[in-house]
Amino acid sequence: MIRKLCLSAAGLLLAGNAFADWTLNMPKGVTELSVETYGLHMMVFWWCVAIGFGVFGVMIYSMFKHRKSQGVQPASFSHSTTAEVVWTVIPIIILLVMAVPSAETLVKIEDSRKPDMTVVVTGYQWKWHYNYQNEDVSFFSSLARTSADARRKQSGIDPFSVDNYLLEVDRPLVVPKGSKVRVLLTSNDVIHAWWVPELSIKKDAIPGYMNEIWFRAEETGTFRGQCAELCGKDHGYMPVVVEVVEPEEFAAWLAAEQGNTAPVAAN
Ligand SMILES: [Cu+2]
Repeated sequence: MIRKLCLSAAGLLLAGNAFADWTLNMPKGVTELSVETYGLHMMVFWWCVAIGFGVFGVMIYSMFKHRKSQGVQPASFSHSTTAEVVWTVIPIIILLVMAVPSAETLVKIEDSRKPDMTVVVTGYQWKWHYNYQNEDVSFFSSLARTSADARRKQSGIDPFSVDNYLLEVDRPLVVPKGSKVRVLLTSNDVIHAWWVPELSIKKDAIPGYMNEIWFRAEETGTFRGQCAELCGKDHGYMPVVVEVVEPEEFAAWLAAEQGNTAPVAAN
């Protein structure tokens, strides 16, 4: 029996290597708020671990120490005021310890004042539209051709051979590093949700409403997410890609985009 257990444990460990890329936890992200959110999440996690150990520890100890074979007699009292006070006060203290830093972060998340730039993001079935406010730049961002082809039934394309399968778009949202980007979220048809885990953003895009969020990426890079609201049959095919670039690079990109749209406007 023990040999069998050891063998299966070894098997699991070996299989674990195949999932080296696998992470169960949320990402730490690249914004101040995503790091704070990650910290809160870990704090609550460790509180849960401590509470779990505490409660199960007392239960297991009591069951073992006061077992029948030791000749222990059941207690005859019906309730204990002391115990009731203790198990009311301790959870209240734990909740307060968690609530104070959470409230601080929530206040920061809601504070979208004085942004450096604003992008209006509109959800469509099944793509995103980005409009750089006051910059005369706007475009749709759809699932990349490579993923769109591979996802079709009997396409004959192995999805594993496609880079960032279902997480790539034809035109990502480009933003500069270090700028406070305000995102105004709405939708043209049904409820979508704009979700980029590493920017710590997940908010519904609702028709007729304007939701507001913001982020300030501290690192350059490509950050991926997806629509997180079941929005129709192609819900799984509307990824979000945000490219964070150096401010100079962004200025050049913006100028090029404005140049692109100028001839169209002239017509
Ligand atoms: Cu959607």
